[in-house]
Amino acid sequence: MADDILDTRGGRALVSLVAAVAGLAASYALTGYTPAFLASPVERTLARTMPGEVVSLAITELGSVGQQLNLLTALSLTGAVVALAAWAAIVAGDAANNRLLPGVGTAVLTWGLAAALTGELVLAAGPALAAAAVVALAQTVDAYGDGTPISSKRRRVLSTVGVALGASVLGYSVGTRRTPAATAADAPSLPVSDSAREDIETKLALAEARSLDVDGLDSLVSETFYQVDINSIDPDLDADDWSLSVTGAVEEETTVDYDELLSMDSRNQFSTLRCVGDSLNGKKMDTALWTGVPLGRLLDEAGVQSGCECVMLHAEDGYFVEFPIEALRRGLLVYGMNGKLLPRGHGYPVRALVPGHWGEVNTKWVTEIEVLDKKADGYWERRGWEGTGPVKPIAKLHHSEVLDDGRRRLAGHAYAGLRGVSRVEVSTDGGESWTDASLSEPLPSVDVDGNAEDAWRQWVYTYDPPSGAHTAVVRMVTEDGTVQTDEETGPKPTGPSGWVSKEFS
Ligand SMILES: Nc1nc2c(c(=O)[nH]1)N[C@H]1C(S)=C(S)[C@@H](COP(=O)(O)O)O[C@H]1N2
Ligand SMILES: [Mo]
Repeated sequence: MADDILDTRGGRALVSLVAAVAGLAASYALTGYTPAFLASPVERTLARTMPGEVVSLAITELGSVGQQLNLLTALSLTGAVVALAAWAAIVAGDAANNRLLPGVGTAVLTWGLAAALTGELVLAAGPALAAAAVVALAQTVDAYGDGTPISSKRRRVLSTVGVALGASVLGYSVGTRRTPAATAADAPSLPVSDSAREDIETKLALAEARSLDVDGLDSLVSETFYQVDINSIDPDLDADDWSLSVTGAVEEETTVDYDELLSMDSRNQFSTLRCVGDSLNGKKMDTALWTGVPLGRLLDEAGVQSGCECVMLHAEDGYFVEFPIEALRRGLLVYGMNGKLLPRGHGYPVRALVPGHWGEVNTKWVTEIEVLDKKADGYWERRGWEGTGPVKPIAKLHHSEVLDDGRRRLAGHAYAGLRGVSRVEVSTDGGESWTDASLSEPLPSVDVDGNAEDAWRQWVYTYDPPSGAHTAVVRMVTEDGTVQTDEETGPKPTGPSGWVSKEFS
């Protein structure tokens, strides 16, 4: 039977590969992008063991493409191992002249692999059965294909590939529907008291009213919120299974669960997050209205006795970050974002919010606050970053247009953490002379009167452009009157600095 698929090396390799694709597709169909997905543990291990230089490069140069490459590598590696399992089962069946061995062997090996990787004994049956079905199907086709003309071999190869494609498409579409909401737009609304709901509505309405009317400029509450994760598949935690412990150098270790947290006094506050690894004029800076419980009281209850006045936060995804306890005292344990439940991609069920510091410390899926006696390195420090201090003041330039009357309009956002934004200045002669831009009214503070502690402001500046080329430069001034530094540095290790400028011809 020289034209049997399973009798040739190429045919066996092809069937093994298709079995692997079907296995991955079935796993994805059952789990979506959750840690129970077959390729997920491999992807996590890659993210954890990747050398610091590669991670930094991926973040600064590739952005989210870096993570997709990581995911693709994980898919290929996992697929290769499943294919190897199927191939071994086929060869063993051939050697033992046993017709059951290829299918059963593939099922058992794939199940063992999936169960070992994900720890999901039942869900592991999905990829096992799908991979085994492909092998059994190839066998059946071979068995009934005796004596058919040689050209049918091509047809069998084609139909085998067809099976793989079909399985992928089906698996992908089913799995994608299973993937839990990652963004705010599709998150369920927040179960809070009527008065808390009213406070949220009032603040969101004020944010809308105070947003500048510039088409194409992100409003004061970001319409889409950037996301940075060390893994490309986020944890998929149940609120019922979540709890947070305060451990380490404390008088008494304490634990709080989700229901307890939701029953505590909460507050709604505007805060901007900005990623230390982003480029100077990058887009990884956004603002939301966060709902959560102040952390100071929880820390007092535990009675902290830290030798270094510092803490390490730990998260479900293996992330950890160290910073001064002082910063955490001002922080919140957040479970709501813009009046909705905190979306999975932003840390559902609970994340830390630490006003004024770089995005890095705002730990998502947070599970433990470890009070330290001695300073230690966090995930990013181990990779050469120092992203745990106060954010650097920045005025970004994200919008420019020529109006009907020929004038040019520039706009953007300015943010300086707890140091506050008092002014934004624009120069259209390359830094010779400076004029104040108009600013949006500040977002409201926690009690609505006064200004938000830690939120950006929008700026807009309209001018008569000189004829010919010119360069616009923008800089901000903090509330204490300090002008943003013009000293230029890249993102690594402490975040980018310098003035944003743009050339117009
Ligand atoms: N558990 C966990 N928390 C995390 C991260 C992470 O990968 N895992 N990324 C950090 C980084 S680098 C930034 S900039 C912010 C981004 O928060 P966002 O994704 O909600 O915008 O989350 C921080 N918290
Ligand atoms: Mo970040």
